[in-house]
Amino acid sequence: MFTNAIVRTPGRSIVEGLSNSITLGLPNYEQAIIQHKSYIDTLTKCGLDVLVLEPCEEYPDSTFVEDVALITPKCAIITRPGAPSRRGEVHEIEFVLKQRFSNIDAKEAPGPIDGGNIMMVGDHYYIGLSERTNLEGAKQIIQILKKYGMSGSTISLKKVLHLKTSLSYLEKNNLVVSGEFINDSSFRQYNSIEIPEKERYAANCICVNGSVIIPLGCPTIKQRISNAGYSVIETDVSEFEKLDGGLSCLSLRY
Ligand code: CIR
Repeated sequence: MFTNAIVRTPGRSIVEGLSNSITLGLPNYEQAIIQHKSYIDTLTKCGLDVLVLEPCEEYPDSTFVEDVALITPKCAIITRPGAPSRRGEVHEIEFVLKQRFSNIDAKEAPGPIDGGNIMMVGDHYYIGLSERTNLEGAKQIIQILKKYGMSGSTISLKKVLHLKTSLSYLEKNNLVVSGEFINDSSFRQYNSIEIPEKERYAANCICVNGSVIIPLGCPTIKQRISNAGYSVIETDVSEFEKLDGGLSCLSLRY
């Protein structure tokens, strides 16, 4: 069960955020604020107490709080984002986490790692190696996890920005899988819920206390997740998609 979430309100500078998308255009600030509020409402409805941090204009991508920390049931770890423009975001989140957690570790330089590349499955953490996360970064996180009796393993990404762009663990051994991970033997022990290519954005979804939150407008996956026994809640995060961000990226849940 999760009881809390931390989110950061987007700043006006969100229009300068990093993006690989050439077709979706720039996010609209006013619309992003509306969608962010509705995202907070959804988390609240799922039973979470949501801490809403002030916008941080200096860092256009700082609303994607998932990338700067990993919160586990035993400790919080400050990461080291792979994008140089995002490195300073860690100081902003460290300040907040220090007030809430007694076990805080921090990833030391060098070796980047983005939280979006870390997927929790019980006490085990899968870490995607990509442009934003290298082996050295992953090894350091695994060392910290081991200190607390947890484990980690790495998996190389071919195309996607982050591991959780294409995979989401929904508890009860159910794994949402898309693109390069469909039929990947590393995940054969899980029940796969496959995402069709045209709904691939929904591969980044979050399971919160038995409900699964998915992006608006993905009917096939809505049906498949519902068939797996979950109550499904849709929320529109299209402004964040324009910056390659999904549902998980917008919060730290614990
Ligand atoms: C970035 O490129 O860093 C942001 N524009 C998007 C980050 C999305 N985060 C995530 O998938 N965990």
